[in-house]
Formats: sequence, C-alpha cells, structure tokens
Amino acid sequence: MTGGDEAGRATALDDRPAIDPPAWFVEQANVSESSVYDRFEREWPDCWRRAADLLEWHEPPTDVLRGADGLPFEWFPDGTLNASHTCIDRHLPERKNQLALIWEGHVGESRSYTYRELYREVNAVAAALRGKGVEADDVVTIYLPNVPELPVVMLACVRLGVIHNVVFAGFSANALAERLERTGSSLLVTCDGYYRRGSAVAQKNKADNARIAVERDVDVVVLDRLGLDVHLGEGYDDYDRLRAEYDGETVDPVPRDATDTLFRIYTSGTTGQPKAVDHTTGGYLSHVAWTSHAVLDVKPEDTYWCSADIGWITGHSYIVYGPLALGTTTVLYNGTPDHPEKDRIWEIVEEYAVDVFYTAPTAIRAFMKWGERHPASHDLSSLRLLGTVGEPIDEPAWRWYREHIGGGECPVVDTWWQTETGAILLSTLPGVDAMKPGAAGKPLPGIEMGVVDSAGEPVGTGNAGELVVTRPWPGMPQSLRTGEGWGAAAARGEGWHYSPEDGATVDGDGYLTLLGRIDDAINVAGRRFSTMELESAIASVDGVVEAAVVGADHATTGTAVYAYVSPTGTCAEADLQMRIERAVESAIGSVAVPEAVVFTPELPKTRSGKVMRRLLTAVANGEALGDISALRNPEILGELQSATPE
Ligand code: 6R9
Repeated sequence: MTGGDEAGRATALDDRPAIDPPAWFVEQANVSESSVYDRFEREWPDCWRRAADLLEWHEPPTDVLRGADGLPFEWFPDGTLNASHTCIDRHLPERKNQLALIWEGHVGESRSYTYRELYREVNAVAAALRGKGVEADDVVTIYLPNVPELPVVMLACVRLGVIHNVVFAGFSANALAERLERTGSSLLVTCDGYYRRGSAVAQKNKADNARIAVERDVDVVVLDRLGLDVHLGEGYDDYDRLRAEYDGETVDPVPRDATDTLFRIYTSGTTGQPKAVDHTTGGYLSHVAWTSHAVLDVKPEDTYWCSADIGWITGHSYIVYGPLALGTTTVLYNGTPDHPEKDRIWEIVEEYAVDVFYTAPTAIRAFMKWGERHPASHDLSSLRLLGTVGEPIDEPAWRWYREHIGGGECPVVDTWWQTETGAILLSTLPGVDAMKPGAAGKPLPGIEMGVVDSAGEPVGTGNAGELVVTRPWPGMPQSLRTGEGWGAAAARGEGWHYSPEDGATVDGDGYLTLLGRIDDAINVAGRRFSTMELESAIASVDGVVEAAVVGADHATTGTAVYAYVSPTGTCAEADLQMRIERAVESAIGSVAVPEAVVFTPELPKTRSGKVMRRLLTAVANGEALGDISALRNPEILGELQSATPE
C-alpha cells in the first residue's frame, strides 16, 4: 500500500508510552513467562503442541505440522477428536454442576445450563438431527439469533461430524437462500421470530421465503422463541417437540480427523462478495483454546462474556468453542446495549460478576457517547481483563474503556484477527507484555507477520505498509491449507504467505498498529493516507464520537478527503469543523485536511458493526451505491446523500 514517496514518513501513532500490566494481574495470569516468545520460536512448529494439549483428543496427534515445505498444510494430521466431546463430555467428571452457559435475553428473561444440562440438551438434539437423516459431512444451516439453542445445535452438529453453517439471524431471506444454495444444505434450523429493540422480527417468514427460492427440498426445524402462532406445514418440525422425543438419548461423539471441517462460515462482507471459509476440527480448536487461555486469560472458574453475535466468527470462536473448550462459564446475550436502558451491559456484568469482557470498538464508542454515568452506576469490580476486536481502536476510546470500564486497572487487549484466521494472531499477552493504547501489539508466540511495501519488501519502522502472515498457523482454514485463495500475495514472492489486506505500521518494539483495510486507503496528491491515521486525528477532537474518511474525486489533487463525522451534539458544528481541520493539519499535514466535513447522526455500518467506507465513497462521488444488503442502518443513506456537497 505504500509508494516510494512515503519512505521515512512516520505516522503520528509511533512511540506511545507503554503501560505495564499490573503485578496483581501477572501473578494470576495463565501465561506470564516472557520466555514464551523465544520458546515458541525455538520449538516451532512443535510449540503448538501446547495448544493441542488444551483439548482432549480421541487419538492424540504424534505429528504437529505436515507440508511446511509445500502444500497442503496439515495441522495435527494423525490426531482425531470430537469438538462436542472436548467442549462438554470431558468436563463432566470435574465440573458437571458448574454453569457452562448463562443466557440473558430481555430484562427478566434468562436461562442457564450446567455442563451436565448442556450435555443432555446437545445429546437430545444430536439424536433428533440423526433422526432427521443427517450424517457426517452433511451441512446443516442454522438461522437463529443469540439464544441458547444456537450453541446447542452447533454442538449437536459437530457431535455427529456434521458441518454447521450459521447464518446471521439479521440477514435477509435472499442472503439465507444464497447460502443454503451454495452449501448444498438440506436442513435448516430457525425460529418463529425474535425481539430486536423490543419489536418482533418475523424470522420464520424470512426462512419460508428462502426455502421457496432454493431448488432443493429443505427440511426446516422451527424453535418457538416468541410463541407466535406460526404454521408448520409439510417439511417443517417443531424444535421442542423433536427435542422432547429424543430427550434422554445419548449419541457417541463421532471421532473426526483433525483436518476435517468443523464448520463453514461466510465472511462478513465489509468489502465485496461474502466468501465461504471452512475451519478445521483440530487446528482451529487448538488455536481458539490457546488464545482464549493466553490472550483472554480465561480460566474454568471465570464468568466470561464476549458480547458478539454467534452469527459472526467472533461468536463462534470466543463465545462457543474457545471458552467451552476450557470449561469456563460463557455468557450469551440476546439484545442490544441500549435497550431498555443504556446501562444494560453494565447491569449484566454486575449481576453475573463477569471476570473477562470482550467487545468491539463500535460499542465502546457508543458507550463513550452515552456517558460514563451508565457504567458508573454499577459495580464493575469483578472485571479482570478487557478485550476488543473488529476494527482499529483509537487511543481515546482505548483509554476510556480502561478507565471507565476497567477501573483504570484492568489490562486491555486489542486483538487483531479475521474470519479467515479463525482465531487471534496479533495482540499483547496481558500477563507478559506492556500495552500501547492504539497499537494492537506483536504477533503472538509462534505467529510470524510482517509489514511490506508493494514489492513485498519489509517497510522500515514507522512506515505504513501491508500486513502479511508469513507462516502457517493452526487456525488457518481449509482454503489456505490447500492453496486456494493465496491471492496476489503468494504470486508475489518467495515462500508462503497470506495477505489479510489490512494496512499496518510497526514500531521499534515490534508492535503493530493497524491502519484499516488497504482498499480504503486514500491517495491525495500522490501521498497515501490510511483511514485509521486520519480518523484517529479526528476522533481525538472533543465533541466527536466517531469518524470515517473516504476519498472523493477532485480536479486538482486527484482525490480529496471527505470526512463523515458523528458528533456528540454538545458543540456548534462550525466550531467543531474548525477544530477537526486543525487537528488533522497538526497530526498529519495540510494536504490531508478534509475538503468536506459532513456531520451525520450515525455512520453506515455492516450488521457486524464495521464502518462501510465503500458506501461513503460512493456517496462522496455521487455514484450508485451497489449492494447494500450488509448495511444495518439503510435509513441514514438519504440524509448522508443530501448532506454531502456536490
Ligand atoms: C474478528 C473479525 C476482519 C477485519 C480485519 C481488520 C478488522 C479486526 C481488528 C481489526 C484493527 C483490530 N479488524 N480486528 N482492525 N484492529 N483489533 O473482526 O473478523 O469480520 O472477518 O473482520 O476486521 O480489517 O481484516 P472479520
């Protein structure tokens, strides 16, 4: 992503002061020995045995990685295991009466399951699925919101060696139909409806429409979530009736090869077409268990809460598989952070004495906007560690999170990863490393990454470039394992590497700062700016909640910066605009000062909470908007278009 003219231009994000983890945290951390980096390096790839050892294998692997000199890569190739066994059965001797899952829906609506109860549920549903005729390697599509039955059906599938494909419940009938078609799935599990911000979504109607659009016969199992009086015709089953019919039955977990597919998921579609990603049973599970242990510091006695939706990879890896593999208590929430009140999240943290909380920058920016009085009205002293994922987190948001949620004490881990990586690759280890607000951290032990220029050469310290992963990792998906989807990266150079298509800089301590998707970078008068450096400068201005910058065609400079800014609403816009311009000028330079600053109550975001800069680029250039199915808040588009200068 860098041009030659950029050499030597350090970003404003370098040399931040580092904050050491507090001694009380280090003392109790799962991983606190600083030698872990050297040890993993010396022993690579055998170091990953430490991750595999967190699971219980049917046949323990004797080999760690095959194919390191060429494709295909096979992690733990001769090991066999079952994910449902390692996430449930093996915990029974020690903690059958401990909670595995706490579920919170609307206020006053909650349920919980001990490991023994989860075992019973998963076995009954696995028996029911088997009764419906599904077998190992079939694909079952699941179209449910964050309800306990979602992880139950996922674990029931993997118990049988069936591949699950969870489709985010907020997706349309078309998006569901496309995925049903592409996966060749002939069984769909859904529900009558669910509440979103207090109003009912007719989920079964969407499922009906998708079913009609698919050529193949698709059987549908419908969970009664809202007590709506839905009609179940031919090809439909009632979830509770089916479950009750098989209650008390047990199903032996089917041993799977480590390299067999555990599940399929489609990428969240921030940029282009969603793409199918298949994750493996042994490599993926080892990687999510290890990162839950080493980065999120999860312990069996913890109550751990990742506030994501299971429909995205974050929910698969860090609500379901990672925490359950470690035998902890995982919290699942079906609701929004501001309904019925803006302290909903903190109410839940207090009620269950949550130890570790993992959320996204988009949520943190909303919490900041709503004000510190909401967290301040609850006892959050149970929290030990905070995490963030999904987008770069700017320094003010990082500091606010640590101060107002973490009591100024909790370490904060900024974890970088993707649907394609399966699990965290880049973060600080909270029991080992100092934190630098705004920088994600170093590649985890055993992970090798770099920042390169367009010729594939490493850029110097402080220079912007493209992130690359230069060694295979256990959580890598089937497509990378076998060579599909190497993309431009592999064609470019020597050896193997994977291009996540993110921009980054690296500082003298080896800490990486993420700069956003490389597609989003803006070239003004021959100089390339990352969205992150511009947006960070704008977000640091008092009165700004968040900002997104895009490039618009410009007669003289080629491209001009258009900044879309969501204000707190507490200061005059003209004054705010002037302070934004000054902040960009002093942090980056006059060439980057926005040509237009457009105020908007909300930025356009994907359903997974990421800013959709592609749409803003279209708006800024007066172009057609293209596919907007991933957009969560289409209602703001008209306003954005009319507020953008011609
Ligand atoms: C887990 C998830 C992946 C893209 C990724 C990057 C952005 C994720 C980040 C981050 C900066 C972080 N991203 N974590 N950027 N700092 N800590 O979000 O997966 O939905 O596939 O998105 O999200 O751009 O390439 P996915």
